[in-house]
Amino acid sequence: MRLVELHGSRFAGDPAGDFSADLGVDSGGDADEVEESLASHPRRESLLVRERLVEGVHSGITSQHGLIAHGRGEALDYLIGERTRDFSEVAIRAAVGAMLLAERPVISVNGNAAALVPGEMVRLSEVTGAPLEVNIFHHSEARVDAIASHLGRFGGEGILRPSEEAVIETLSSGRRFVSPDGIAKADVVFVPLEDGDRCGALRAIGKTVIAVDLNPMSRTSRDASITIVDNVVRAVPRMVEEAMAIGDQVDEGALRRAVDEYDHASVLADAENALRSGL
Ligand code: PTJ
Repeated sequence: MRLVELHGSRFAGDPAGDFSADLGVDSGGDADEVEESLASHPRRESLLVRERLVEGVHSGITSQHGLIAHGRGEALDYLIGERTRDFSEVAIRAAVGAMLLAERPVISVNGNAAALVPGEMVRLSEVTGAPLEVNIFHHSEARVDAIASHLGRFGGEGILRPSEEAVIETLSSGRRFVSPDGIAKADVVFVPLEDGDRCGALRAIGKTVIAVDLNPMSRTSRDASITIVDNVVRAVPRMVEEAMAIGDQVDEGALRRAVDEYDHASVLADAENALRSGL
């Protein structure tokens, strides 16, 4: 087992909340102005999250389609009460367990995740030992560069990139190009906020896939091995917190129990019930 040197002392004392407040946008002026102008707005947090994505589009990180995807996510998030529910907590524990137990875990980053939770993805990589790999649906080298540099500004190192040397043949989108040192070899792949075409393809070649998706009925949610039905802006910091709480006192048995006790069908059913019963 690869259990870690992972929880290097580096972040052992960091409360997850400290970095979850980062705006995740490239610098000050505009973001500060936006923050100030929304100071007393009742939907302030939600609007600031939107702002990260708009900024992500401007800086070439996020695709315009990412804005549409986020709008759908917002509607679903509203219905689950914009909080991390019990069905998400169960999945978060299983997800962190699976990542810590994996031999070669990897974190796949797209344009939305990079704009929304750059610092948190870097921290998750550090506390789980899983490298970050850029993998995008609407592929362009410029966007891969922009995402990799953005993660770098948040402390990300050794960011893996898509490559023509390793291709998932069953996919037709830009997601087919993967890193030979990352997704190609990984046993566990974390894919926050995914479009529907890849999860099944990764499962079919034997990978354990962990997804974050606010839609428990999506193909991704159904095809994943573990699905966290929650907003990435809450789920990823919670995963970091969970991994840090385990810290150096790794109990392999407890991690395995968290993975074994995870019941995919019942988590998705609970999430769907929560959505259908509304607020
Ligand atoms: O950066 P790229 O090119 O890889 O493109 C990324 C997007 C997100 C545009 C692409 O993967 C896409 O088109 O995704 P879909 O098919 O719109 O699916 C996105 C899923 O994520 C939907 O089920 C949304 O409900 C869900 N979602 C949106 N925002 C969030 C979310 N889930 C969790 N947290 C969110 N903030």
